[in-house]
Amino acid sequence: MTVIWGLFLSLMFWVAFTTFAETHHHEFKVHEIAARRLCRNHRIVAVNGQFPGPTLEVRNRDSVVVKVTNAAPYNVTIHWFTITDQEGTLWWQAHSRWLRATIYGALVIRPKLGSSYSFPKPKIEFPVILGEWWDRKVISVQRQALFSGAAPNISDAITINGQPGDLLRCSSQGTTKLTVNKGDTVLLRVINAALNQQLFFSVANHKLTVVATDAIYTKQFTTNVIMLGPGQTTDVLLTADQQPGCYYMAARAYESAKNAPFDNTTATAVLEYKSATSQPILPQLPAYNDTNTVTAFSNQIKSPGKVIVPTKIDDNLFITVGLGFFNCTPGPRCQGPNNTRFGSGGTRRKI
Ligand SMILES: *[C@@H]1O[C@H](CO)[C@@H](O)[C@H](O)[C@H]1NC(C)=O
Ligand SMILES: *[C@@H]1O[C@H](CO)[C@@H](O)[C@H](O)[C@H]1NC(C)=O
Ligand SMILES: *[C@@H]1O[C@H](CO)[C@@H](O)[C@H](O)[C@H]1NC(C)=O
Ligand SMILES: *[C@@H]1O[C@H](CO)[C@@H](O)[C@H](O)[C@H]1NC(C)=O
Ligand SMILES: *[C@@H]1O[C@H](CO)[C@@H](O)[C@H](O)[C@H]1NC(C)=O
Ligand SMILES: [Cu+2]
Repeated sequence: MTVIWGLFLSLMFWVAFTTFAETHHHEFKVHEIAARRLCRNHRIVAVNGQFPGPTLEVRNRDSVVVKVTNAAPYNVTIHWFTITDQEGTLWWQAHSRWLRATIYGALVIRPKLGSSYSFPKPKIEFPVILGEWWDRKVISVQRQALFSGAAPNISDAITINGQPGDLLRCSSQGTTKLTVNKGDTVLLRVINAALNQQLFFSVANHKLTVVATDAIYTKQFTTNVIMLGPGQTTDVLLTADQQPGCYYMAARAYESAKNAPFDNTTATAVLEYKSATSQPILPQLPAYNDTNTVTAFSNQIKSPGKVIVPTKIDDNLFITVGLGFFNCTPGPRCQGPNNTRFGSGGTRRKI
């Protein structure tokens, strides 16, 4: 469900059926805030002065009403996923131009009243939102690409909860920290909010047990690393069963295209055992082009039970997607490779 409103007020809501469901009311004020990253001051568009924006927490089948007021110098769209009987993690984001680089937040959907998780209730729940940071106004990055016909500039840092982390310049003060006690069970709700980058995520010395993806429970499996495409979410359980200390949670690119430039920075956050002061340990992340690891990981994502797949076809859809280069006359608007402009298009036609 995408809902668009212009400069002022809008109301949003979704699914409600049962008698025990609750309705949550929120107000989102969209406006510019100051943000300092990578040693430079910027103004970014954010919600309620927070970056990432507020986490919405609901139970399955609740309703949410969000009153959005836009005080930013841009028109903004906010996108909500339509949810029908799902549990786990989703997210909300701006859907107008590149503003979604900074306008996003987690949407946590807990089990409906009277039911429980498909796993023992974790002691701690923590959203881990992966994103991208440009050392520019994101709107100008997009504008420049549309003007020049070249690919948009790659981001300058991958982020975790809006922060590049200790490995990037001027960033260690803001590094995201999660403090745990030895023995705690932790549910990390990992969200890939990057515009267009697949990302690996791993936690040093800790195994991750995947329990849900895109707010659907999965058959559980244990892994050292997960990979998320842009827009995807993965809920993982972790037990703080290691030597008390500090361990990095880290994210960096999985880039399957050859010779295409990409942001090769590593974002970090810290998993810190209470009162530990040691230097954090980095996890070993797969190589940027490690498709075998991605395939092995993806092949393990399965439904916990038998799924009845509809076999009757109601509609045939014919979809074409085009992505390519258009020849152009050399000049400032012809900056794609070999005198071209990048172009794309798509159609969907019902037959
Ligand atoms: C927002 O959209 C309205 C309606 O399309 C348009 O008139 C206005 O100029 C836009 N404002 C900005 C800041 O882009
Ligand atoms: C994009 O990158 C080029 C090369 O680094 C730089 O000259 C240009 O200013 C950048 N533009 C934007 C909008 O980030
Ligand atoms: C990342 O890319 C830059 C620029 O292309 C390159 O100089 C650097 O060596 C790369 N870093 C890693 C860790 O691959
Ligand atoms: C991955 O990249 C490395 C260099 O960084 C290269 O040696 C290797 O051949 C690449 N593997 C694949 C499968 O493309
Ligand atoms: C641009 O031209 C060179 C030389 O003909 C060629 O090797 C290269 O693949 C071309 N690049 C693209 C993106 O088509
Ligand atoms: Cu969307």
